[in-house]
Amino acid sequence: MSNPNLIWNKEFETMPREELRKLQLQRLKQTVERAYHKVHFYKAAFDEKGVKPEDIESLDDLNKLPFTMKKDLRDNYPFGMLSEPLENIVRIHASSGTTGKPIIGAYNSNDMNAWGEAMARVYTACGATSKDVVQNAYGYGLFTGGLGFHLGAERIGATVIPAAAGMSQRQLMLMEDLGTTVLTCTPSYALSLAETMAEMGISRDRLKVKCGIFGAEPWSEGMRAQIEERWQIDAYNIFGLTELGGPGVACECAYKSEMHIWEDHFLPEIIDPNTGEQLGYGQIGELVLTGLTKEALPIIRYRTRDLTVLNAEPCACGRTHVRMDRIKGRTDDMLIIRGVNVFPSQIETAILRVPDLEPQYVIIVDREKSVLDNLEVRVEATESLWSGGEAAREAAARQVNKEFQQIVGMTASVKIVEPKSIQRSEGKAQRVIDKRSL
Ligand code: DLL
Repeated sequence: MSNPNLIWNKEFETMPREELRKLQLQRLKQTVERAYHKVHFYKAAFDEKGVKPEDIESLDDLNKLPFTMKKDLRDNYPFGMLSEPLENIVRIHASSGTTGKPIIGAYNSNDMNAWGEAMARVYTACGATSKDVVQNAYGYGLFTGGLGFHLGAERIGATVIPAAAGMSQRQLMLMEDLGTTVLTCTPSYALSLAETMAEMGISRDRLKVKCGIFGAEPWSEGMRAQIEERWQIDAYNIFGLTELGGPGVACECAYKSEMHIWEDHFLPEIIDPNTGEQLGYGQIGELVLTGLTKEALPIIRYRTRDLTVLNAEPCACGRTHVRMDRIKGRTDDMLIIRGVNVFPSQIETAILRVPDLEPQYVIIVDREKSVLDNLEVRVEATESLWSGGEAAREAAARQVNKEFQQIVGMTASVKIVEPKSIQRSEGKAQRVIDKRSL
């Protein structure tokens, strides 16, 4: 565990909740004013709902405001959501949309400052200081991961190595030669790098790495255990999205028990994704976020499609900001198999409960003769299981199915495949192939 007393900005991160709520209200009002008067989309959406900025008198009034959807950002591509002229914009990022136009993130210099602050908090919460050497293996470019982590590392005064994703052998060489202490990348790439370490015959005691800050894709507790064991590090979860500025919306602290949302910058809600009704703490639903300090591109009640639970219990670290649980899935990555709702994360959890399997898998969904959905899960065996023969592999497949049945209440066609046969990822892993929509 890292030092739980390390806090980047004590004043704001441990602010009494009463005071925090006042600050949130004040910032919400400012954001709503800006959005309404400077972004045509918001004015039209507010007018349609018959709501005006001055109707926001308390935080409870938030639910009078309209939601913002991904489609709204797409429809206003590229600059329709900006509240300022382009000359004030100092940075543009974009999400990696698979189809159509990407989602644009735009920042003025205050936005960059706020992002740097959020990321400085992240590093500090994970125990990193100016003494650390950060190897940043998130992708650099339009993706917010690389430059967001870079910004925060510079803010805390750490030594940052902008390694970017890929070239795994070189990553390991740099890690050893430059004495990397903090690794930042997606969890799937962390696993892939652990394999490279083993393949290169680098023994762990030649490396100084002590922690990793992993996010940008769903991962389970089982995956954390695998990464921590292979690397002998503390692995922390970080959450963020382009629409809200990138990584640094929320992050775990030393206790690794859910992610603190930096609530002086982001106002979270959980809603029922079907009805839009607000749900309480402890209830699972869709995370909706409002930016409280975003200027260039104000974001009000953004429907993230990420499913999670908020926890307002005080945390032993002293931070007063609410925590969000690991993302359980996305409303749009939920697979409906023969009428049953299945999230890829549930499949991962089942797999990782079975020993002798690698945390490498793909999920293939198909529809036989256009009637029945077929769910196939391909999982890699460890070398020892693979050489143990057919019977051992079948037993492992049955075991995965037993776990899966317990979690979801249905079975899948589980195939144990050869070690190293599933493609490794350098960024966000593609684990689901849904042939029904092809
Ligand atoms: O992935 C920003 C980021 C970069 C976060 C680096 C963390 C680290 P997008 O590419 O816009 O932005 O993707 C955002 O990724 O809505 C979630 O569905 C998913 N996601 C991000 N972090 C996590 C996480 C970046 N820790 C989308 N666990 C989000 C699960 C995550 N899903």
